[in-house]
Formats: sequence, structure tokens, C-alpha cells
Amino acid sequence: MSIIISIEKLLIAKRRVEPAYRRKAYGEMNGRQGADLTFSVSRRTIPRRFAARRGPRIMQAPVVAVVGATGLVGEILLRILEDRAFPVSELRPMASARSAGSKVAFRGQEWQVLEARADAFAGVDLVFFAATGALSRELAPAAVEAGATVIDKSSTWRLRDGVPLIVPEINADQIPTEPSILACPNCSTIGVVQALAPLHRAATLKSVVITTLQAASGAGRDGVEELRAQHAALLAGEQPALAQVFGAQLADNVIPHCDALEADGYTREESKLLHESRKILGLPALPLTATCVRVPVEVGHSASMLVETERALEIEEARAALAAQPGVRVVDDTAAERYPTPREAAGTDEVLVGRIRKDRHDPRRLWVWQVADNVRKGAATNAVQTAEAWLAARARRHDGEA
Ligand code: 2RA
Repeated sequence: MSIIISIEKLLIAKRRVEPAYRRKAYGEMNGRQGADLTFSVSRRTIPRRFAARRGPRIMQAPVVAVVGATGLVGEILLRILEDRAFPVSELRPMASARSAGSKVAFRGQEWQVLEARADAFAGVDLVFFAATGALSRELAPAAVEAGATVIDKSSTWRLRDGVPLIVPEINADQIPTEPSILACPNCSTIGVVQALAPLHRAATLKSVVITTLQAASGAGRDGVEELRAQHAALLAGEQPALAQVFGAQLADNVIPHCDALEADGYTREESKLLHESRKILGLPALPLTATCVRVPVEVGHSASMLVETERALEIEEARAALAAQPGVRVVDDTAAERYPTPREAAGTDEVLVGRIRKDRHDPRRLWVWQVADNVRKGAATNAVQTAEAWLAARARRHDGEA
């Protein structure tokens, strides 16, 4: 099963290692960059000249574990690893004892789900944690101890000093190559910082006020099922069962409450947006205030943002800055009814921005509407892109040492 390759040489030969995170083409390259990596997993496709010449400098495709492989994000993560042809010499799907023994599909095969335990990571190079925060708190250090790099989707490690919080289009340069924990931001944060980073570069952020409209899938498979059951009951003219996942009935409703309430009246989701955005943008004192709202949409988190900058930004300048940000697509023609919607974002890996307009009262303030697929770019895709950046960094180090 293990396939030997020289990933960096192949990527450099295809001119795709560095530019992936530096060029606007990144969005369009998402699929193509992955396609290049198929060279690393299929011996048949390795050009003979690379395979033969690289003898002592070869690098093996990683052994990859996915903790939480049976959950919503874990399932999408496996699909995205397939779609982007991420090199995997061996897959070890893992889950809590309750789901261990079940099977998941990957690259046309069924793989048995193993129990995620501290002693399960021997020989693993890369572990995605797409499970509970408690599981990653307990097991991520053991995985690093065993020599793996961890990419964690939970909130457990995000704000720890020394743990990079990665949105690859913004800060891939913070990814170390030695075994360590890399944190993925919360789903609502990823879309927000993808829009804020280019505006900050263009005119320096002064303050941000955000209202999010968050899809049911932010609460996982149970959230989607609860919303569907409520919709079905309403369509049948029945009263939906009492809400279990959300604090109130979500169908035909909006709920201004995501995650636990904190002592000052804000919610944990609102605090995540504040502290994670500050860390990713490198702006530890940025005044950022959020109201996070759950809406009856299955996939796609939206955010209305009032962005104040030190220097007044003209609309065209803001559009150009956003359009130049890798992974961002400007959809902004309200007269033609073209603006980002969750339906347009769902199933894609892009962060969509539009409705860009000047505040009527202050020329240094812009309103920006932003939407992204919370399960893909907000979770699984961002994790896989982080892994791709880690792989490229590891290949560079390998080549430097060889
Ligand atoms: C939510 N952001 O939408 C959360 C999930 N991490 O509930």
C-alpha cells in the first residue's frame, strides 16, 4: 500500500508548490493542485524519470488518521481528501468506542473504523480531529507524542499560545514541519477573516461589527436532521417535536443564540469570532463585536459586516482588494440581483462577498455581505488545505535536508 514518491520535485516540476497560496489563481487551482498530487498516490502515474532519479531523496505519502470519521465533518473531510487527491499511503479512520467497528468508504474501498485511543497513533504522520473538543483535548497530545502532526477542528487548541490557527490563504507561513497541533478556526470565523484580511491590507482595520446568519449544519448532523424533521412536520400541518439541538424551533424561525451564553450576555460563538479573528489577523486589540444568529438554512453561514478602516476605502478599491484574495469571489451586482447566498456558496470552497457599499454616515465604513459553505471551507476544506500546506512545507524541508 505504501507508495514512494518525491512530492516536492513533482510539484515544483508542475510549478504548483509555492504559487498555490500566493496567487489569485488559488481558487481556480483548488482542484488542479489536488490533481497534481495524484502523482503521489498512483505508482502508474509517477513519471518514470522522477521515480528513477530521486532514489535517496524520496519521501513517502503520509499515513493519515481521521478521528471523527463517521461524523458530518469527518465524512465531508474524507470526500474532500478524495476530490483533491491528497496523497494518503494508508488511511486510519477513527471514532469514539460507540462508532468503532463501523465502516467508511474512501477511494472505492471500505475501511474499518478504529477506536480513537492514545495508543492508536503509532506510525501515523497526520491526524485530522473532526470530533468533540474533549476527544481532541485528550488525544491530540498523544498523537503529537507519537510523531504526528494534528489538524484539529475543535475549539480546544485554537487560542493556545504556540498553536497556529490557520486559514491557509492568510497564514500558511505559520505551519511548522515538526510534529505539532495546528488548529482550524470556527466555521463562521473562516469566512469573516477571508473578507477582512484583504480589507486590512488595503486600509488597516479600525473596528468591525458583524451579524452572522448560521446554518443548521453548524450544529452537525443532528442539527440538520432536527431542522428537516421540523420542516416535514410543518408541511404535514403538524406541530414539530420539541427542539433538542437548538434552543427553540428553527423551522420558520430565527434564533439569536449560537453556542453557550457567557456571563457578559454574549455567546461563546460571538467570543470565538472575536478572539479567533484577532489571532489570525494578528490584531490582538481589534474591536470586533458580533451577534450570531441561527437561521433555517441547511448549509452556508452568512455574515453582514460593518467594516471601519483607518483610511476611507472606495467601493471599487474594496472590490479589487477582495477579488485579489485567494479563495474569495466577489459576487456584487445587486441591480442584477447578483449577491452571495447560502445556496450559491453550498458545495463550493470559495468565500463569496457582495453588497459592498459605503455606510451612509461615515465614509470610512463599508458594509460587506459574506457567505461560505460552513461544512466545506468552514471546516473540512480548510483542514485539508492546511494539510496541503503542511505537506508542501514538509517536502521543502525534506528536499533541503536531502
Ligand atoms: C455553529 N460555528 O455554527 C458553530 C459550529 N462550529 O454552531
